[in-house]
Amino acid sequence: MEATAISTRSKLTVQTDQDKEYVGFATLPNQVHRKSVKKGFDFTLMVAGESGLGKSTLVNSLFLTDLYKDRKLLNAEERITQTVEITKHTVDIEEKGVKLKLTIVDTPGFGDAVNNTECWKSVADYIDQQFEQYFRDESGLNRKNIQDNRVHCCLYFISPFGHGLRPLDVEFMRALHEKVNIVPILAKADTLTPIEVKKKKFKIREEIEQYGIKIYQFPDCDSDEDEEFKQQDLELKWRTRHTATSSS
Ligand SMILES: Nc1nc2c(ncn2[C@@H]2O[C@H](COP(=O)(O)OP(=O)(O)OP(=O)(O)O)[C@@H](O)[C@H]2O)c(=O)[nH]1
Ligand SMILES: [Mg+2]
Repeated sequence: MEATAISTRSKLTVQTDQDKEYVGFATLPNQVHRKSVKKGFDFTLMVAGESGLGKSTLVNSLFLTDLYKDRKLLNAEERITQTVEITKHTVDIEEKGVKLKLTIVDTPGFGDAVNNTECWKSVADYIDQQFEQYFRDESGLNRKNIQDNRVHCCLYFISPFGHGLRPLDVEFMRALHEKVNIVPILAKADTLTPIEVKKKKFKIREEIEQYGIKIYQFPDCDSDEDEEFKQQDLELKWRTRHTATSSS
């Protein structure tokens, strides 16, 4: 009994000593964390590429329930509608108390017109406008409540029916690669055999390098990370290997 009492008292003494040395900056990460979680995060995803590759379909199937709450069910013919202008949908999602304002920007596909020169212009202008808006908001008075509408990522759809990239793809991606993180997607991969998918991805990868297109690269993990994390990072990079596939 006595021994227990003594040990409890000595523990208490140690704690008070520590408290004396405690300034409070150890809680800084918690404060930053709490603030960010309270404010929530903004993420804007854009889809672009040739017409009819399934951009709108992918977006719809990924976020259908939340994005189009009030939609009426249409028959098959009515449902297939071509995107004719840049459209923006926003949805608030919450996961374990962390709020995310997800914005999806659907762009009209190109390649249908007789003259396709500078078909990327409206998309590039849209991205620039968002940068300008953010810059204006940052220079304004109410900087606390800025909504970040800048496009963070662009899924770029590549036709599964061509041999690698088409000249318009190269032009389009080169017009955007300095402005936004591009993730190339081999569209409608379900129409190809696994071997064809492999070959096409290889060809696309080669051409992306050949034309000097900068696509999104996973950041390298820190050298002091543990081995398991490094292995996971490597595996993830290997799996995506520059080109993802879509089959909605
Ligand atoms: N086989 C196959 N067909 C698809 C896939 N995704 C979409 N489709 C079909 O492709 C057609 C065009 O799809 P959309 O989603 O309208 O294509 P889009 O890229 O938005 O076209 P634009 O708005 O003109 O740019 C529709 O008939 C879809 O049903 C897919 O992954 N595989
Ligand atoms: Mg569309």
